[in-house]
Amino acid sequence: MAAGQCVFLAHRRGSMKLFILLALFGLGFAQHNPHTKHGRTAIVHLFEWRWADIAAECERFLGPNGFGGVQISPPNEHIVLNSPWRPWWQRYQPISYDLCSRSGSENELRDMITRCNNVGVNIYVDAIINHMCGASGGEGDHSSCGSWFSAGKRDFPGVPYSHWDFNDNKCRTGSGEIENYGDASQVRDCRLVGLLDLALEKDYVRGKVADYMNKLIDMGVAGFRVDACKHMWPGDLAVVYGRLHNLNTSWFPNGSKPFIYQEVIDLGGEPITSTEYVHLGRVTEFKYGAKLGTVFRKWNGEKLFYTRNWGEGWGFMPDGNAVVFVDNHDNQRGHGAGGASIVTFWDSRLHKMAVGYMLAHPYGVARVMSSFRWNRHIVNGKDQNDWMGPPSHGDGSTKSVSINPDQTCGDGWVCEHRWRQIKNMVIFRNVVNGEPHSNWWDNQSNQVAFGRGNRGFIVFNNDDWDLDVTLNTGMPGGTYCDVISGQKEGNRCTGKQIHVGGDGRAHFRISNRDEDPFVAIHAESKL
Ligand SMILES: *[C@@H]1O[C@H](CO)[C@@H](O)[C@H](O)[C@H]1NC(C)=O
Ligand SMILES: *[C@@H]1O[C@H](CO)[C@@H](O)[C@H](O)[C@H]1NC(C)=O
Ligand SMILES: CC(=O)N[C@H]1CO[C@H](CO)[C@@H](O)[C@@H]1O
Repeated sequence: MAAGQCVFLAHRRGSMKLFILLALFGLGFAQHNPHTKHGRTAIVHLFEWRWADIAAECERFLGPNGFGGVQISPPNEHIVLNSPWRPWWQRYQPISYDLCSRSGSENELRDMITRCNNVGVNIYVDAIINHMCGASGGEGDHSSCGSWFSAGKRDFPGVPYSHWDFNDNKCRTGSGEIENYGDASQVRDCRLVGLLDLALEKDYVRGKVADYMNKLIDMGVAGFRVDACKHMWPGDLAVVYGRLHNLNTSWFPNGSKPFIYQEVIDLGGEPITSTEYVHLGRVTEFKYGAKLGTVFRKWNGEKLFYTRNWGEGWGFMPDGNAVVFVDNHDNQRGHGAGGASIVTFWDSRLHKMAVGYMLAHPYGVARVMSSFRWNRHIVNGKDQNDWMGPPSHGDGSTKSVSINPDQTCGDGWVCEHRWRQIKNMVIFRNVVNGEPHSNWWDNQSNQVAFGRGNRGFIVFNNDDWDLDVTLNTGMPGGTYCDVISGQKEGNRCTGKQIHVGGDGRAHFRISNRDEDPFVAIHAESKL
């Protein structure tokens, strides 16, 4: 998509610009590729999982079910906090780049990367390079590897960073904090919610950050989700990314650049936009989940049929630049951006539909959220327990993920990615990969259907009455298993069967009272 646009622009603006555009995009292009293997297309964020559990999950579930990769929680040394007790966000407060964290040791990390790679599942690291811990983080060795540090003195000998390596003098606000998101310099040079802001303009700091990322690349990771990119200058990031090694040739083709996807929260209305970052790698499209939530909730008069031109037609960034998601670890608990419309596992019926829609639709690289449960307690629209960390033992260590006989997870782990409907839509996305959005139908309300060439077809009923229609699916004739109410097992369907005629037409009946009011079939669910 982006390549086509380059050529299109070049034709209009002359050949000098062609060179400049191709050079610019050419550099960034490689870092837009997630390098997923075997035609796999979706990433899952196993938020706060331990490395030993992720290694097991790659082998027993993610590999066999066609997941392309895992976004892991930050693997580096982080602060350990008692008040509140071990919050999830302590992982977003680095103390050093040593690889021991709440999720496990360096050896466990290496073992996980190796075992996941060996079953074709990539690892993407959540990289926290904008800042260190909070300015009020204190002094001592309350850190995940036990490294001593002093937030007050800006002293992090584990790296080492000293007060020279922070932006305290560059920031121009009275408080040293970001006070006004309308001022791009503040947003990038001042402290984000009190976090000590690294001077990424310094060669020394860039070197330490690149060394950290390169160590992980050499261990075999496929790329990075880069945290808080809005708070870093694109030019500084370009230098850091430019220093990164190619991926390890034990698992990736020679010359592969790490996949980079950058967290830039851009819902419009601020001077910093995602456009400033798209040449460096992909960017998280926060409008996607916020809008999709509004549509599925039918708020503001939105209807599902308005999504006929879903994607760029809704003002999202160009397809080749986007990472998309229904919810993430921040906005599922009211942090970050997106607001109340975000659909999470707490609204499981709507969540399955919204994730199903995302996985069926060709736009963007898709990321599925896998959460832990917490004691949600909303007062006046604010969750009083939005800080709660993962399921843990009395000593604060993270609990292992237990698997129930029915393949769901226990001990507080939600495991949305294991829900049959979501797991089967990850497979659907792989089966239809590369096929165009096709055969759209709607009832001018909240009943819609679309296909992906002749490889897959999906029908949604989000209206308050039944759907009963015959539609052109574009699929070859035959009997298909619906992969939402069940799936194909051997030569039978465990859920609904859909009969597609020789003319590609099929009859669909979906009650608005069905457990899951949508139906999906694909080439590999055919009997
Ligand atoms: C790539 O991974 C292999 C297997 O873990 C390892 O032996 C090798 O040293 C790595 N390559 C680099 C450049 O680190
Ligand atoms: C890998 O690519 C580099 C250039 O990027 C080249 O020098 C090297 O010979 C290649 N190695 C293999 C094994 O193809
Ligand atoms: C506006 C509207 O509701 N249109 C149609 C939606 O679909 C059902 C059948 O599935 C029709 O009966 C409605 O008229």
